Amino acid sequence: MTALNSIVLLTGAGISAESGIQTFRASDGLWANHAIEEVATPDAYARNPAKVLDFYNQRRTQLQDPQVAPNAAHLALAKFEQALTAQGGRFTLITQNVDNLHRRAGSQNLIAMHGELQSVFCPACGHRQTWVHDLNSTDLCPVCAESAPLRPDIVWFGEIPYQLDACQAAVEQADLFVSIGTSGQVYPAAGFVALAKSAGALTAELNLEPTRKDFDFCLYGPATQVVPAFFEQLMNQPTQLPSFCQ
Ligand code: BJW
Repeated sequence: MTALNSIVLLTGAGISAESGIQTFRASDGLWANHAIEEVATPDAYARNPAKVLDFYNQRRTQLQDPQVAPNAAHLALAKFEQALTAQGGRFTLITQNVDNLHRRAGSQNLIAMHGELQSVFCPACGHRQTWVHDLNSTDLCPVCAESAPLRPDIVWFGEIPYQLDACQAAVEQADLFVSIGTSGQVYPAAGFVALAKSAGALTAELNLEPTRKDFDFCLYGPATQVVPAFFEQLMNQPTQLPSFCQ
């Protein structure tokens, strides 16, 4: 077997769970206490901007908590990227997460396809800027100063994810596609595994529990254990998937 030179990862909320960030669909997840249609759609924002801004302000504030930091899984991916690219391999990390933990861990070739909590944008001129404090409906764009207020830089339901063409191109060129800590319920990200398979890639799932997706190899357990174990072995033996995968 030839080396797995081009590796694409898709991460979801599960990779950040052990850093203290809630997932969405667990029984105690974010959607248990917040109705999706009231906080994560453009209509919700139009109807009640204060409620939506409050939801994202709370989550942005949480990122400043010193307890919330990259965990062993985020760090293992950054280390693996460095090793693979030093050997001439290609590494793309696509995250659905809006936290900043991959970036803080040192990941470089990163696509935040659902946006970022610490960013806002102007619906009038499209200007994006870093934003670490609360966003209020009176905050205006520093570039165009339009009366349309700044909004969270988050991809809500019905909106097109960021860099979708780049995501799909990377997935189509992958030798190995690994899905980590995502339930695979939200499209278009949920369709990447089928795209990778149809383009001939090996596919693997690292998760706390099986999802209903069809992967070639699976490894189940907390991300802080299975992710470092998987990528350390892959670094030592880049021609095959770790032997402990089923
Ligand atoms: C652990 C762990 C531990 C726990 N260790 N693991 C078909 C095709 C295209 C679109 C659609 C379609 N069908 C329906 C749609 C529309 C819609 C959609 O998918 N709806 C479904 C619900 C059916 N999609 C959209 O609207 C998207 N846009 C779109 O489609 O545009 C149109 C278009 C696209 C392309 C071409 C042409 C047109 C936009 C989706 C935006 C999603 N936004 C959200 C919220 C905003 C961000 C935020 O507030 O944070 O993004 S929804 C929410 O779900 C969030 C997440 O990124 C996303 C995924 O959730 P994730 O990460 O998988 O979390 P969970 O909680 O579901 O799962 C956690 C997993 O971790 C579990 O498996 C656990 O087991 C595991 N876990 N602890 C390891 N310690």
